[in-house]
Amino acid sequence: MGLEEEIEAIEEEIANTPYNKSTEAHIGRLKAKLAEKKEKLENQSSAGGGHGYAVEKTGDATVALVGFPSVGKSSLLNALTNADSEIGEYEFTTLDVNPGMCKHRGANIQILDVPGLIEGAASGRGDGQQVLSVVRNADLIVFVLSVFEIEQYDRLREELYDIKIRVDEQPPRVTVRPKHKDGIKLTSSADQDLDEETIKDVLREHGYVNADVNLGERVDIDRLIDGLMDNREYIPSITCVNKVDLIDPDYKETVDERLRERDLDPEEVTFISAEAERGLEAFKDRMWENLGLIRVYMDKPGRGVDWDEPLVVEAGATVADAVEKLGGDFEERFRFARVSGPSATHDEQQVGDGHVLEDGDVLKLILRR
Ligand SMILES: Nc1nc2c(ncn2[C@@H]2O[C@H](COP(=O)(O)OP(=O)(O)OP(=O)(O)O)[C@@H](O)[C@H]2O)c(=O)[nH]1
Ligand SMILES: [Mg+2]
Repeated sequence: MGLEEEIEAIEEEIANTPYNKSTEAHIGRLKAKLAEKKEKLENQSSAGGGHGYAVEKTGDATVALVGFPSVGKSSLLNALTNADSEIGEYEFTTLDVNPGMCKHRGANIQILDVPGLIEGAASGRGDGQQVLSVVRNADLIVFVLSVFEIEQYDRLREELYDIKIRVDEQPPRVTVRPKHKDGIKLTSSADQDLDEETIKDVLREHGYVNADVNLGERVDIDRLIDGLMDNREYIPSITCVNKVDLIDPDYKETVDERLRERDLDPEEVTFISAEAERGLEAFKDRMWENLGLIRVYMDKPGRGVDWDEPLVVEAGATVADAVEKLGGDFEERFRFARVSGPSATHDEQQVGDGHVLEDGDVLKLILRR
């Protein structure tokens, strides 16, 4: 039996096995086995290389627009950026990934227009999987839905799940330290629904014979497996609903209902019209907020504070991170810094490189000559 048939056989067996306490361990082993086989198949098929859709990351952050054909991704990209992405009345207008740069609140946000997802893209049909794989490098996913097709959201989530992208999830708190003897020792700081034997079976299926394993949260089988694999990407998302210029105001309630059915809070969804250029400022603000970026204004010797081009770093960044992002020889010459603004107790507070910065800080570096 070839690898693909083996995978199909395991999938079928999982689908045909009712899930209950007595079958749980069996299903756990099957799922673990399945994850391993899929991994193997992927390594085989990517051996020839050919990742034609690698897009170089530039700017302060990268955002991927994900949606079905013709929902208006290219229109949105063009409205937001300097890119010139082809727009069409037919499906699949865009076949390559188009990047553009959007400048907002001082940040350069790279936006990728990812071609229309097709059913089964993740299982390798067409070039779908390769195209989709650029999403793995994004810092934020934007689901683009047409106002009349909210239900497409479900498929988009599934397709991304299949290529090992976990949307709006934190990485599982599972740590494994392999050892040389004594079997598998399990500790857990949360109550577990899974039996200890099931957990150990999954671990053995992944090749662990001796290991200290700690579970820092209650896991189900899928999250346990995710926690054991190092190729899952955990990416936050926002959703925007496009083509709102086409609906009557009464229809909005129907759209909201469809969103709520999918656990999407209409208040957190951005309603836009890429064509009529409506809602775009609110959309950019949402992107910014969900990227978790902060602006730091550099006070440069002899030139004063540069209020036009802030240094953009991740929330939680320290002075050391800012210095690293600046590049050059600042790292070697750093002595201390003076910070004014939200993170400072007073103006020009003297701080070391471990000081945590906040949005709107003014930073002055004191350097060795
Ligand atoms: N009425 C209206 N039409 C829109 C809007 N945005 C896009 N369109 C139209 O929808 C069609 C598809 O738009 P595209 O931007 O090419 O869609 P796409 O998602 O990039 O499609 P693919 O590249 O095929 O995946 C075009 O005819 C657009 O003019 C909008 O806000 N309102
Ligand atoms: Mg397009």
